[in-house]
Amino acid sequence: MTDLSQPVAAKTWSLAEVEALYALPFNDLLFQAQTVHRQTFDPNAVQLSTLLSIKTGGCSEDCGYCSQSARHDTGLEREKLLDVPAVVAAAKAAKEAGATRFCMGAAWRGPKDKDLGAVAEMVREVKALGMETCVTLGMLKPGQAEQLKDAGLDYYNHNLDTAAEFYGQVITTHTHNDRLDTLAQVRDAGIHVCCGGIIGMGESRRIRAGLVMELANLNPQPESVPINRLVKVPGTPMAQGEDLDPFEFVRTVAVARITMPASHVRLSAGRQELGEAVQALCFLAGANSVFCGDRLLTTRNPEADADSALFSKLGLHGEPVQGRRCAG
Ligand code: SAM
Ligand code: DTB
Ligand code: SF4
Repeated sequence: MTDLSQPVAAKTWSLAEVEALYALPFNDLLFQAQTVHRQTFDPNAVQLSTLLSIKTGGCSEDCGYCSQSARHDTGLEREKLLDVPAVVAAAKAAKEAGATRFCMGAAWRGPKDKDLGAVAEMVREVKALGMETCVTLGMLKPGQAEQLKDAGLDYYNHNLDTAAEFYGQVITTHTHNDRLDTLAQVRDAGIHVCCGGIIGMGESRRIRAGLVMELANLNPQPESVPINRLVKVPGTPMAQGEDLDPFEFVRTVAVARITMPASHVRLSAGRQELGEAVQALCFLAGANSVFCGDRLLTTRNPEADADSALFSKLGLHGEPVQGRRCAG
């Protein structure tokens, strides 16, 4: 079994190799992914995170998929930064519902120094509940990652979202290189990296393979890899596109699992729309993390009862903190 405390030996993936995985017959791809998965993880354990939007709407950025951009008319009410007690109450409820990690998201291009102190306080208090902490605040300036680390931050979520060559068709207010720069600051501060992307934005399979290749070639690889399926939010430029074939989503999970064998691969946005059968295929393909709780940031997620029923039907269980297979 892989020792997760040791850095994973870096293999550089070429686009052709990743595309070749995508092109495998479906059963061969899933078999390979499940085989890789079992070398590192308990195949029936799923890590549970809960999200909270601590600052909703009014974002300066123009991300074409996002309900929270001030440039799209999505009808979302802009809210101020939540206060610390409200965040702690939500974290306690998430812990009681079985989540081991609490992820706090803000609709910012990046945090202002005056807001970062308040977020650091949230991190401190959530950590004191015995939960893992994660924040996603946009681009960081030098020194900010260290401040979050000092507060006890375990993970920083910052997605590459799509392959470099497609990035400019999705977002124009910041660049793919800006994202890499923040990821490097997070890594240098000793915070675990949560980095993934969105599929279903009208990109080709080659672009999807490019995204997975870039994620897999981060060195070290991200500890956590959220795979989001585009949620079509009315009023965003991406609301009108064609739906992604669900098997292509499952293939993406499998290719992520094979190329990032020691990472937690998370079924993230859009899980509600997948249905039970496609989610089951995703778990077979090596997904081993989900967001639990009936809301993501601004969109819906499966209800706790629906998740309990699915986990029970599939014999899945929540994973304890650390993600190691229990001895014996
Ligand atoms: N503002 C910060 C940032 O952009 O990094 C943090 C919050 S942002 C909402 C976090 C991630 O949510 C995005 O990078 C994207 O992957 C995902 N996301 C946002 N809207 C989505 C949608 N409609 N469908 C799927 N994923 C979405
Ligand atoms: C991630 O990759 N997905 C989460 C989390 N990181 C912050 C966010 C999903 C947001 C989906 C759209 C919404 O609810 O607004
Ligand atoms: Fe802002 Fe993040 Fe939404 Fe982009 S994805 S508009 S940066 S909240």
